[in-house]
Amino acid sequence: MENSALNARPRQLALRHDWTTAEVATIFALPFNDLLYRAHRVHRAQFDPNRVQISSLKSVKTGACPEDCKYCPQSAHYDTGLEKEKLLSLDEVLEAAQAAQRAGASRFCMGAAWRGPRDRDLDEVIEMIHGVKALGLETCATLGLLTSTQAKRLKDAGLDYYNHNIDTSERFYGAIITTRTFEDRLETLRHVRAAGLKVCCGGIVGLGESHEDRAEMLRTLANLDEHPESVPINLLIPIPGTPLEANGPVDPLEFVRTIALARILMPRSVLRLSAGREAMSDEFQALCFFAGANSMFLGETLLTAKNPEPEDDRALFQRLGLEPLEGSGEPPPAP
Ligand code: SAM
Ligand code: DTB
Ligand code: SF4
Repeated sequence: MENSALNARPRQLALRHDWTTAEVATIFALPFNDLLYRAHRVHRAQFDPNRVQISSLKSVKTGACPEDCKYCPQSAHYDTGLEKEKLLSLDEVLEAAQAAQRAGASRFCMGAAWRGPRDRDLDEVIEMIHGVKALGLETCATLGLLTSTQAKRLKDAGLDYYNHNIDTSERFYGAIITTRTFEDRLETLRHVRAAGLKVCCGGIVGLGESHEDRAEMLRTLANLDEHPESVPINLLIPIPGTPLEANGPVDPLEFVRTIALARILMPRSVLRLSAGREAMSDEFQALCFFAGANSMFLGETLLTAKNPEPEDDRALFQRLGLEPLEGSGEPPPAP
């Protein structure tokens, strides 16, 4: 039943970039119902709550990564049994993009297990971007650290989004990754923004971080000069062979709270319920969508790990009355 009062979009909310640790902690500590009510109101003020943006991932270069991210199946530092692959051919990538489009994705994200691309790698990725764009899909790439020149080349190639996660709080970062710093990550994000690309930046819950680390990660994102247009929140998929293989499950209600906090701090960003849905029940995901998540990855594989079967996602959409969103999912610019 259509309820116009419920679906009307109230006034635009002012965006803030000066959140203090104490303010964020107060919101995060609200009773569950109060936190979810507040987040859902913010969500409804900016978005159609029944529409979910759909992206699809393709690993265009798999494994043998020189970085030591403790969660990652693709790091060369750990034996995860993953088959490494060289950079895929243009045809292989375009075939995957067409399949993603047929399945209902509006954005195609190409991931490479590099510390950062060499210039000749970028030439090939740029051909992929041209080809995927020509299909009428939005494009996203996640290739590791970039120089400002590389970011500009990607922008000139027509790339829409660059994904580069901060993953966790600045304080906890060194416990998870030692081959680069939090500041290296922020520097690439500045290059991406300065080049005029849209920013996709989020993190992971379940690395062994504290409640406060989760709040700090989101505070860092919200206090960037501009909020990322897209914020992926991943639930750790514990990968055998990585140092985090035995990490215990995250309390689902704590994960939902993290989504709600992200929605409140970044009201106009599209929030993606990213890795880890395979381990979530429909009820868990439903709460995430209520708390403000409005994007997800469709397709049986993420980069290398399992994602829910597309039929199961279609059934989930039916159960929840959700529909795929055409386009980027971003609300129109504030007046
Ligand atoms: N190498 C590039 C980089 O690090 O930016 C791009 C690919 S990397 C796999 C993209 C993101 O995937 C990471 O930043 C992390 O947030 C997420 N990720 C990787 N392994 C994961 C896991 N086991 N569980 C959840 N998220 C994971
Ligand atoms: C993001 O935040 N999550 C995606 C995407 N951005 C690149 C990747 C998830 C990877 C999960 C582990 C794997 O598939 O290898
Ligand atoms: Fe390499 Fe990215 Fe995996 Fe880190 S997260 S090991 S940089 S592929």
